[in-house]
Amino acid sequence: MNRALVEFGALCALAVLLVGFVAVARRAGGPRADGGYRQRSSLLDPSVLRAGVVRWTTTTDHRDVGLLYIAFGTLAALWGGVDAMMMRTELLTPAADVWSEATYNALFTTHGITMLFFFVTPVFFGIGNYFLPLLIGADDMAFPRVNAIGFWLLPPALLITRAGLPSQVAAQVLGALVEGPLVDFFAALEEPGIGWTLYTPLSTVTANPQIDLVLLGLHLSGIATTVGAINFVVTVFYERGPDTDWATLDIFSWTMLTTSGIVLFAFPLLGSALLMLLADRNLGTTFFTVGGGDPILWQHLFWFFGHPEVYILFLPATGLMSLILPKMVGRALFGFRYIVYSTLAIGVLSFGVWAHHMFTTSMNPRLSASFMAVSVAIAVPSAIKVFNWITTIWDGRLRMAAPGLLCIGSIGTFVVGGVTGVFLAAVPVDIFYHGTYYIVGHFHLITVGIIPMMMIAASYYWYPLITRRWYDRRLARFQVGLLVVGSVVTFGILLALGFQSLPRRYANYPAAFAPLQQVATVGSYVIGLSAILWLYNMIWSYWNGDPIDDADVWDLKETGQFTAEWQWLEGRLEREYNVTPTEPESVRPASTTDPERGSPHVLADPRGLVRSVLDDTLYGAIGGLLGTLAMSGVLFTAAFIGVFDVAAFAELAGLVGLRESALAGYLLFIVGGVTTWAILFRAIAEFLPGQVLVVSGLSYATIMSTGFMIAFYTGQSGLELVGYLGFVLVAHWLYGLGLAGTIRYAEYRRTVGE
Ligand code: HEM
Ligand SMILES: [Cu+2]
Repeated sequence: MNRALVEFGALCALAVLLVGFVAVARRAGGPRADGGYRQRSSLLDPSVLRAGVVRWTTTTDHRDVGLLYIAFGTLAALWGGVDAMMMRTELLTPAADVWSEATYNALFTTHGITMLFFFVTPVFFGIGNYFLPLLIGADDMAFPRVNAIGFWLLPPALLITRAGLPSQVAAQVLGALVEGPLVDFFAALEEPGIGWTLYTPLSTVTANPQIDLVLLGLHLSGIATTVGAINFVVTVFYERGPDTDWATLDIFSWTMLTTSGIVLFAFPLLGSALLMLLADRNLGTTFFTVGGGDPILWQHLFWFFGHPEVYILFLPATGLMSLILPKMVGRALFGFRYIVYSTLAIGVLSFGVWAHHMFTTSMNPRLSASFMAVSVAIAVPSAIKVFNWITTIWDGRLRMAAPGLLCIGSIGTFVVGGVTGVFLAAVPVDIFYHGTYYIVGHFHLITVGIIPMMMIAASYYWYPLITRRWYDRRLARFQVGLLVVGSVVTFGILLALGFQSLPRRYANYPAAFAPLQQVATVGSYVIGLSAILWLYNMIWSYWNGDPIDDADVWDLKETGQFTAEWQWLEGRLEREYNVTPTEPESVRPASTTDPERGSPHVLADPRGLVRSVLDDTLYGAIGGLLGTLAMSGVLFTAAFIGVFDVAAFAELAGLVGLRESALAGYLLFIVGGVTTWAILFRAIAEFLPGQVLVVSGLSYATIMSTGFMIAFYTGQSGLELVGYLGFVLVAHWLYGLGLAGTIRYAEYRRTVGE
């Protein structure tokens, strides 16, 4: 099929859909049946149109610029998303018969570039622009005009980078009518198929002039990003309000600051490397050529930028998580300081691991060993974040609202994405999985599992602040469900394909992989559908959502978390709309050191400690027994349908020196489930503030399940492997439920008896 026309058509369809949403939403938000009447000037009225255009192209207000960034990033995401869907469509069949191989190569190139450079960074800069000044009590960004320039460099950068598509469409449309140099001119620019990493020598020897435009476009986007980053750094340093100092700076601003710091060191490097490549292509220099220069030099330069870039994308998402999650569970962020330290540590370490992308370039083994060590080390600060998030959820009352569900979903996907990354840091594992779908599964669990999920969580969380209306909450929960399920299915399957060593970046593949590939494609369509539903919700609710009648839409006052941006909204509602601020009826502290409500005092009360440990042991053991039995049911079902091999129990028994029999192994497994895990869980729960909750049981069991998956793996592959992983997870959830539920019930019986 003709790629350019199909993609152009898809984009047009999206545009029509968008305009349709707006038209329907505006109409529905018009005169109401209750007799109220609202007059609305037509959008097409020239004076309205002119005023709108002037306002949005000349604004320097940080909130407007923020919205521009977000709108731009969303459009870029849709464009890159169309690439992704087309790529997945091509993979429905083993042969490259939907699109040609060259088209497939072009698709993964433009998809990667668009998502990384034009979707994630702009959207985070948009959220930063809108909220960072509100959070730190600044009037605006430090340099409002530079801020606007930083944004306005992006649209031309995107258009230059992706000029291949419009020029192909132009060539084909013109070519149908006339012939001549103009048609040839447009036809010469084609979307290049060199990957987002632009590896030399392919990128030096390919003649396509669009590659030069890509290099220039990326250079321009780098300038835009750097300009934006300078603004964030200066704003945080010099524009903080009187009540904000380094100790009270909120977590999101910390991550934006660190991200901007990384940008300042990483992007100039990318810029230089791009210019060197451009010079090699056009001016006869030989930096990266095989004779004279060194193609591998490109990889060093590129990844010295590229790995920090990964964290540029990821840190703001963690900032949003650390900001939103506490509000959704009604507890202060656990270990705030350590989250800040871990953010800073990541900022520094991220520059020291680039060569883990190059383990297969036959570098000196001593060198790869040291890069392996640092790469494993950088997992520590990320893990600290995850533990702090889980601890924050621990005693919380999780709100089943869309942002809360997204937080839980993205911690789950991020854990899988992160753990698979730690394995990759090990040289032998990387050599095996490098260039397979394992890589694609791993990084999408992060790029999709936490980045867009937290962006969407933020869009829901702050929707009332931006629009003074509620989004449609039922639709939002449905959309979140689709997104989480779609991501787990799609990228979980890519991991499974990688386990079977299917190489990535091929348009063709052996027919045996077709079923898995097809399920992954369906999963990606589910993600696409959820994106459209999100867009619909945002647009529809802007005109039709329930108006808010109070700034405390999330009941944050109740737990002492009514932060600066909401206070700003409250002031604004009061000043402009005469909305009187409300007080909550009862207040529960967001965190506490009160021993009645918090952790027991270990040294002050040793007898209490001993008693509680004995109780813990007892309850832990009872809960563990029940949990393990529940788990066994699922495991035996799995064994029965053939995705789990009971022989794994025998191996386990052999491992600890027992007779290699499945029964001995199973008994060992029960003993472990009753003692080690259950008591450990109970003990940890005791020292964390609060009570054992079902949520904590579930998250604890989810983390444990990774160990189980590895220990009991017996070489399954294909659908069997997917089944195995699924059953292990479900079995652990049952274990966690059984554990937490039993402990809670036992405690309840005791207190009733007393
Ligand atoms: C709708 C969700 C998405 C789907 C279905 C999807 C699918 C894919 C597929 C099939 C590939 C090609 C794998 C290969 O090399 O064979 C790919 C590559 C890639 N994707 Fe995505 N993707 C999605 C979202 C994202 C997002 C949100 C980002 C970035 C934040 C992203 C960044 C990348 C990058 C950097 C590559 C590597 C391109 C390369 O191979 O060089 N993707 N994606
Ligand atoms: Cu890396």
